Amino acid sequence: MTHGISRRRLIVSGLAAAAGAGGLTAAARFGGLIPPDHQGLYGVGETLTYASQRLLMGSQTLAREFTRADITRAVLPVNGQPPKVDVYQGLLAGGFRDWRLRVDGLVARPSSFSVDDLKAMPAHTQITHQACEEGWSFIAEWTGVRLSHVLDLVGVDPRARFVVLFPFDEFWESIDMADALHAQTFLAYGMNGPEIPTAHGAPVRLRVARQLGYKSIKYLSRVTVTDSLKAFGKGLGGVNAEEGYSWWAGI
Ligand SMILES: Nc1nc2c(c(=O)[nH]1)N[C@H]1C(S)=C(S)[C@@H](COP(=O)(O)O)O[C@H]1N2
Ligand SMILES: [Mo]
Repeated sequence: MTHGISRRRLIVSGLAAAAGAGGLTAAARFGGLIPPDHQGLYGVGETLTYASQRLLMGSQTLAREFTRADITRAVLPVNGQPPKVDVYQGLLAGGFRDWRLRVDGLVARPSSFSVDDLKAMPAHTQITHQACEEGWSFIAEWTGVRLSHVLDLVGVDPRARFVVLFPFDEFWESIDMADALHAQTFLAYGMNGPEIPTAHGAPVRLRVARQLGYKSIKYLSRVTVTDSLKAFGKGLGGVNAEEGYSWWAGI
């Protein structure tokens, strides 16, 4: 971690020094390098961190994957409680047979998928580390379908820049297209087994291996493709950014 932070500092200061006060202008010229929370308290830092990651590190580097022997055996920590809203409780009581994931926005064919629809798609299994900003983490094996596969099915418009994720609770978030299409970003329906335990996001959650846990949205309901985050909430890209966390939570 220390190594990662100092490396990130080095790159950020390097980019800032190279670009001088023009660092933000340089990021702006690349349109896609401005994160939605760029006007916040740490806006300049957020932009430099995100832009340097995207410029210098490449967008498709892989997070480390582990073996089954590395899977955390202790009781796993959870963040938050399953959504209390009636619609979620009803779907849970019905074994999620009536659950559908709506995929809409800037797509050619807005669609809805059941858990069985997702399970019929090419499966992706991954053993990765999930780290919460609160300091705990664990390694688990997740199974699901790549988000890129689902996005290909619905046909993403070339103007698309972000994918917004809406769960049954208030914890909405968004990721950029680089992370949405990343080989390790997927809709998981299994965790250390064929299903996801309710508290870990049943029936389907997002897994974004290269960002902190708060981007891995549980209890998914809807996925929307968009060219701008301005119209969503306060325009910062998610509840976490609205509460002062970084929109881009790369690790
Ligand atoms: N819908 C929803 N997704 C969520 C959360 C939440 O409260 N609601 N908590 C997030 C946070 S802060 C973390 S660290 C991870 C934790 O995942 P876990 O509960 O499976 O350990 O889920 C994330 N996804
Ligand atoms: Mo978290």
